[in-house]
Amino acid sequence: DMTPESRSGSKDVIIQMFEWTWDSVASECTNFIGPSGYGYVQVSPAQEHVTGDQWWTDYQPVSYILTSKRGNRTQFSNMITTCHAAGVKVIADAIFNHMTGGSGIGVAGSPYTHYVYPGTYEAQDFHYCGLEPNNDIVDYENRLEVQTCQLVGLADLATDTDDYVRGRLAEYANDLLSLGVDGLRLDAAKHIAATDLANITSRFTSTPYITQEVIWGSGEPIQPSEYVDIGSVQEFRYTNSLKDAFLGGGISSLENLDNQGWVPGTKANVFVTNHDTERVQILLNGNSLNSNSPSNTYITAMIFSLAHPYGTPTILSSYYGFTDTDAGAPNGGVGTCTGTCGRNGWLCQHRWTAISGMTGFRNTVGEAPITNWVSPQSNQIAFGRGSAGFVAINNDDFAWSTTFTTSFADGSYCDVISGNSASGSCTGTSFSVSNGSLTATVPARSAIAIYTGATGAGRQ
Ligand code: ARE
Ligand code: CA
Repeated sequence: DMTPESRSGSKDVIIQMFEWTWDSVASECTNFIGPSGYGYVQVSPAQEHVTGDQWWTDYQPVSYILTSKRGNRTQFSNMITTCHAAGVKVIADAIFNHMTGGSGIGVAGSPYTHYVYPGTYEAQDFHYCGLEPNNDIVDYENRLEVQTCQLVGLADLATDTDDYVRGRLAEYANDLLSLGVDGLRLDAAKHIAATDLANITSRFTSTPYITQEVIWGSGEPIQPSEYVDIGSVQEFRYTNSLKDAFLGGGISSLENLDNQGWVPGTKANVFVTNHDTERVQILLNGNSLNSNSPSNTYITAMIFSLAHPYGTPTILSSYYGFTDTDAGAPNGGVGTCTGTCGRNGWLCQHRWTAISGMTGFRNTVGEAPITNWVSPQSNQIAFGRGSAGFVAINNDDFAWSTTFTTSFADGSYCDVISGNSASGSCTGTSFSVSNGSLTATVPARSAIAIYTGATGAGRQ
């Protein structure tokens, strides 16, 4: 297994293009994502799913025909070609744990009933766990139940006992890889035993980047660490900790994240929020920040996630209106952004000045360690990344004026939070460094960040 850094040079930032159509992802790769230096787009599921306007119909597979709300096989393939031409890799969201329940006809015209998906699976290919009256997971503290009962009524594939199932899942993944897919997000990986998943991935015809959704839960027996030999793991304790820290616990606790008992940073895929936590905060016990969070904490937390070396960061790019937890994508799924903003109901977080600016920062600092960490109080932190990047985050209600020590060469650098570097000048604030000293005012509930690739004069 390789980390995103070792695959893409220093370009490791992933954008989760939640519910974007294939054609609109392709355009955005060309127009913005490639030129801005992002490493990957992670797209919504590509396989045939049940009909319905809700976003979550995507997670109810009917067959492995690559037709979904977001487009058909040709459009999916064209998106990959177009993103690759822009220097951007593509991560597909793959659902190995289950097929849909219920009965009907999928979006590509395939008929199905619960446990029978003609041409793909028959009734003998599923678990009937017998541990709960309706075979649905209730008790997350029971390993066998979590892995062999049904997640919210979805027909649970017999990935442990059925070699046909393992082979069919690998065949599906290999089809995606044959189209040029570079990585896979394995949905509901916790609900498949790690040994079963390892067997399936061992049948892959190439070695994609793998990120597994294994949500750590208090008191639960299944641990994220069980999955690190297969690939990266989504570290939800990071998501929860950033929320707690930025909402009052204090961000000074976030210096060393490799000693928290989480998966090692080289195996962690981390985010401030994903498509589940941004909308089902009540279900997930309010476990993440989102774009409605107070005091700019959503943005300052994302700045932190792009600045800190722990894990591979994913930035969610989603849409307004998620307080209706069922609402599907606006504008027919056609993602639209202009300048640094979203349009037609889209948020376009990846276009926000601070986010694209910090992607340039991250690409420049690479794997350099934290240097010059200071934290005069629990809601103010500043640190360098080697001699190529420096960031100060002020999660307090008052401005923070001080002189920082950096490892920078003398020069004038652009703050990439308030602007960027364009034709040798800064569109936002600029800071001069002299003998390593940087005198700055970090505005309340905001941040400043400089890196050696963004230089120029500008507003002081
Ligand atoms: C929908 C309806 C259900 C209905 C079902 C079947 O909401 O009422 O029974 O359809 O008809 C998404 C949506 C679901 C949706 C599903 C299928 O979120 O609401 O169900 O699609 O359409 C657990 C899993 C984790 C999972 C979360 C949501 O461990 O894998 O639940 N996350 C992934 C995706 C989701 C997706 C699915 C899986 C299904 O990211 O978007 O569901 O493919 C503790 C535990 C966690 C647990 C969590 C919530 O924190 O530790 O493991 O997460 O509680 O239960
Ligand atoms: Ca299962």
